[in-house]
Amino acid sequence: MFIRHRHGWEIPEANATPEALGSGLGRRALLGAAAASILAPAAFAAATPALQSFPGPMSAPVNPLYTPGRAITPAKYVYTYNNYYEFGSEKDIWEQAQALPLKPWSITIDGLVARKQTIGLEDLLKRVTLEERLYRHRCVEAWAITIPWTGFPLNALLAIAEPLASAKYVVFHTIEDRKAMPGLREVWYPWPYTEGLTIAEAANQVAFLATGLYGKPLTAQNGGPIRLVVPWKYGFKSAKAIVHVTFSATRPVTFWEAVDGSEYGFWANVNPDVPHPRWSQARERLIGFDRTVPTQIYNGYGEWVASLYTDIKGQQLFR
Ligand SMILES: Nc1nc2c(c(=O)[nH]1)N[C@H]1C(S)=C(S)[C@@H](COP(=O)(O)O)O[C@H]1N2
Ligand SMILES: [Mo]
Repeated sequence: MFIRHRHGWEIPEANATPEALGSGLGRRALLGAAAASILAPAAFAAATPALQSFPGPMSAPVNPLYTPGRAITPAKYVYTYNNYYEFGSEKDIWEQAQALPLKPWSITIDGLVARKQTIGLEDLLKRVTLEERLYRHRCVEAWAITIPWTGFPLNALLAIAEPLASAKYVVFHTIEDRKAMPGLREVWYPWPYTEGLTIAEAANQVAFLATGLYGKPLTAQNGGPIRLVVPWKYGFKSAKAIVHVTFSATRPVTFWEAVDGSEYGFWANVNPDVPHPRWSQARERLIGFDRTVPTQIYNGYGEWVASLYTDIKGQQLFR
């Protein structure tokens, strides 16, 4: 059922001109964005990044169920415009992120599970089936990108982890590499970067673990070698560089919730009708394209995920 075909975005990097970069996101677009104060135009001055040398491609058949409905973002924008506070609070951290060693990598799975285990990433990849998904990504800051991820359903990790019936939440921790990550010295942040989902959310077919991007292994700045991808939620839920997955009976206090729970909650489902306290969420700016588009509820994934929330009331589901 998976069909491999050549994508429009599969063009040599050489075809992506600096002109395209310049016109893609003009000053007007930046100033027009409601969240202009938190944007970093300097990031766009970066040329195509010198990527780490990888052993080989990471391509897999496209899952045709998930159609993004808009053009894939040219790779250079996705590679050079990042949120990754372990490396700093600006968007231009891609070069610094190359200092993070991606190999060897292992993930410890513990908490309310049948047995605690530590799995090497290469072993983990042998136990799952890779596929490619073309997903929308919506940052809470009102910008968006459209990405070809390679990876596997988060549900496959749940099967390997064997959570106990008492487990209600799954919690993800990002690596804390003090040598590579200068942001960790900013002690007012509640490191490690922590995110969490209910077991039902994690088992949902849309929840994904990415190990690749644009048919190549996942770049350090984008959360390599393995990150969460939950595209119906604001981008901060999709934790990068995961080293620890723990199962819990109680809801975790996640990183941004601890920083400011009134602005960034646990649920963080995308909703154009619920503004952030400091800006509207009605529209989003497409990075790499000089335009904005209306935001969709659940970022357009409602047909698969809306039913997760029918029994949950009286909570801040959309922030
Ligand atoms: N560990 C970690 N994960 C993180 C973040 C971060 O700062 N640290 N930023 C989040 C936010 S706010 C967004 S929008 C996405 C950005 O992913 P990208 O840089 O690959 O586009 O990563 C998310 N995951
Ligand atoms: Mo974000």
